[in-house]
Amino acid sequence: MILLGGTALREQGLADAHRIAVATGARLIAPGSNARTQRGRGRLPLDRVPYVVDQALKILSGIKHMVLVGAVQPTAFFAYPNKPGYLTPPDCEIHVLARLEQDPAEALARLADELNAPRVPMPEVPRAETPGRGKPTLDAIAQTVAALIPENAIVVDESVTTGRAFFPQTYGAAPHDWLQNCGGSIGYGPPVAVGAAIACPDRRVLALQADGSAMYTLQALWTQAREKLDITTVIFSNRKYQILLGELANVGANPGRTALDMLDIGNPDLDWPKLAAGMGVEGARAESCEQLADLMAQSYRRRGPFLIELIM
Ligand SMILES: Cc1ncc(C[n+]2csc(CCOP(=O)(O)OP(=O)(O)O)c2C)c(N)n1
Repeated sequence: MILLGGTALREQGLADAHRIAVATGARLIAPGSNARTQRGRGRLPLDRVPYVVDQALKILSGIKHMVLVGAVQPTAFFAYPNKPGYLTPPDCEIHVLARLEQDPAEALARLADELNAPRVPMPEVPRAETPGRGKPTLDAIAQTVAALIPENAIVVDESVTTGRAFFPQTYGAAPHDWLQNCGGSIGYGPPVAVGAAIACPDRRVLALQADGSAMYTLQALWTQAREKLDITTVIFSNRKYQILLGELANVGANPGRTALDMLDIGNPDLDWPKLAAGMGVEGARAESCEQLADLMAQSYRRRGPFLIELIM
């Protein structure tokens, strides 16, 4: 298995990695979090090492050799009782083709040439065209997002728990760049959306945003309004620190009322369209996939920022 990180996740790196995979039978995967991945129709459908340790162990089981290309050996995000820190099997040999500070895309190109690996078309993936319907389940949200990623968009992903399975469903979406937080500090999304929109004023930024994380940096909405940035923010309003409920369970805790209350961000419920309005950003609420799809499409037809609160 080849683990691809850094510039290996840009279009050319992925094309060369695919040549190598077809020529050698190696499997390809990306780390769980990557600063920038070029994805969507015509590009390599590549999944990531899952965040959830048991899922990661399953995907990496049986791997005898892992080749690192601009990436490090995958580890669990936290140390959990009775779970390994390294996610590769204990007998897996680790090989380094390109270190983090080297040029992974260049290394892949040279390896593909060395192998005389023919240029091969990307695998066919179904086009993502139909939004989800009805209740916003995680699957239906992923389907809706996939159908509504605009051509050449910049997706800023701080969707946390809601977005765990966004990747497979968005392989056939319009081509886009996908940006992720590579550290553990939340509040990444709103300011990164600002930066992306200022860097690329001709592209729509789609910020996929968990509600708890958004509260850390919501003042970025004011900057979005002031600079009239073309940013569509979708707030996944589960009104919880959902991921931390999972972490509590993972360390074997048996939380009482007080602990659980600290992970609940309802009571009072945040009103995201009003918070946005207070910063000069228009917003609306969606309760179904149809409403989400309509609001996303509408937001792309106008200039400037727009915020959608999806009630989950
Ligand atoms: C700056 C910072 N403060 C606190 C934390 C601890 N923390 C990790 S995840 C999380 C909650 C995330 O909840 P949300 O963004 O709503 O995502 P969900 O899991 O509900 O999708 C918190 C508070 C952190 N990682 N970084």
